[in-house]
Amino acid sequence: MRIDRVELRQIQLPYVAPFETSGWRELGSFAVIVRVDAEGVTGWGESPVGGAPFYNEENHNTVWTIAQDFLAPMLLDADIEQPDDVARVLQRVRGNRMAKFGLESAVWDLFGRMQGRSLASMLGGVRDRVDVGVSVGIQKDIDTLLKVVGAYLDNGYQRIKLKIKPGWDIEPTRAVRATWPHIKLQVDANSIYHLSDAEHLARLDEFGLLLIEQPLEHDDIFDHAKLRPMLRTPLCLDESIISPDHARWAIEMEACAIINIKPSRIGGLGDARRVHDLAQAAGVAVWHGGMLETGIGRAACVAMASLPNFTLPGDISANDRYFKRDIVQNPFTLNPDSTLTVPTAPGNGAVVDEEFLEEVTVAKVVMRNA
Ligand code: SMG
Ligand code: MG
Repeated sequence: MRIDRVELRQIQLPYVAPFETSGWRELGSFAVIVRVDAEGVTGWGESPVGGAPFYNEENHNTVWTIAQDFLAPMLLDADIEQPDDVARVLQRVRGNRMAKFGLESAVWDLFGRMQGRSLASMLGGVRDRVDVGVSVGIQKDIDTLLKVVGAYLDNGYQRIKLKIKPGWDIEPTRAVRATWPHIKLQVDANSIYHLSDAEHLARLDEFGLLLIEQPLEHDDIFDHAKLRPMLRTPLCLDESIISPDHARWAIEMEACAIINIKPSRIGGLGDARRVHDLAQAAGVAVWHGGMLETGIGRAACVAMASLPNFTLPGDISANDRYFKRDIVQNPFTLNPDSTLTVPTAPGNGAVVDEEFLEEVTVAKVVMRNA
């Protein structure tokens, strides 16, 4: 099958509140939204990339350029018989995984809509609801943090992740733990520490955390393997796991007990599923991370998180945690048991609000097969 048309849109959509990590602060989504059309059917995908290359090496401008100059032409040129063909077709382009993911996930959606199958069932999902929590950015002080966490707990979120950095780690975590002794709690450092901080990080052990996420360098596996036995808190990798091979290396090196899966970071739903399967076979738990996706990317995340080895709550909050108005007509809402319901409609199930998408689009390009 040939893809007839690829449309890329650069959007700007403000968050309800700024989101701050150990290394940067984001005010809104700079996602690139991908639409593919073939045989009269439309598929939607999203590259949930940031405005600056501070999480990984990509930003909205690199996705825009690489998708337009290389990925979309390669896709339009190829014969695609199944969604897994896309990764092979785009393989010659090194890295740029978020850019690839936008196109690859759009093709999964296209095939699902053509075949009348939900993305969750295509991927091998086994759940009709997925456990979710909320990721809480760095706040101006501990009082504010307690208010913000309290409000999310009141909303019904049963798992809290705190962003940490030097100077904002032990004390905020202690305060949240002291206020809510029994909640599921975890922390994420976004690569800000070094192996020499091991003793300091071990001070988090007393708080009974589910995990500590990516304490060391974004491209490191080796030092994480050294750090892991120095902590009682289970070590989870995020940034470092960018492919099935990276997952295999981390597992063989015993660098982590848990893997955060983000299909966008890994460059595709197909490869994300491979990471899930490798981890499952090795007895390594996985959970679904988040990149503050719009409703389009979020729908793909929820489908992915319905696979069997996603045994910890995901960073996939309801749409209203991010946006006042989203670019879909069917946002996810939080169920009382801190879950989101897995869509059963064909494809990713997102119903795109094309009028509002047009309003928040700041650049658009259409490429067609001759
Ligand atoms: O999607 O709710 C969300 C955010 C989850 O904390 C989150 N993501 O490293 O895990 C992570 C961060 C990356 C965010 S980049 C802005
Ligand atoms: Mg993370």
